[in-house]
Amino acid sequence: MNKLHDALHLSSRSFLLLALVLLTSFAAACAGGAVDTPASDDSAEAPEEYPMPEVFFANIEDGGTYSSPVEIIFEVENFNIVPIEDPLVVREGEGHYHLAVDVPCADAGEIIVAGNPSYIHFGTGNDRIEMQFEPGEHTLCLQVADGEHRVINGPRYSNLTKEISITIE
Ligand SMILES: [Cu+2]
Repeated sequence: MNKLHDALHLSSRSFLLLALVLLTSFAAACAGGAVDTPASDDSAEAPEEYPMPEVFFANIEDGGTYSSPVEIIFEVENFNIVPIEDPLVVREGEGHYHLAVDVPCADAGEIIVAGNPSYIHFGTGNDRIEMQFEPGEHTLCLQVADGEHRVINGPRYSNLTKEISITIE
């Protein structure tokens, strides 16, 4: 009898609690927009304060087939392409394009001296070149170098090198 009483007592307490919860919810629902829950911030993407710079071939793509001559156009995001100065000067966040043709990309930090025919410098801050190619497969490595022709180095700049292969028909 005691057990039954306890059980009944418990269940009636539970019922009361449930009723209270329901009532509260109902009241909240009736209040409508007046009780706004604070906006959760997990749906909103925080803006990237320091987006990583990245280079692209703007008009040709990896694995593409093209006819010679090919105009090759470069693009960069979150970085300033500037002319080389005399005397040479290095400024953070600035540089010029290098294009390696049919040779491996230069290592990050490597200085590419002028006059190496495999590495073309775009020292006026220019962003395109028209090139003649023999038929067959060719590799193109686009890199950004600083004001001393040093391939830009560092964890933030790992996307400032992009290598693709194209086929010339
Ligand atoms: Cu250079």
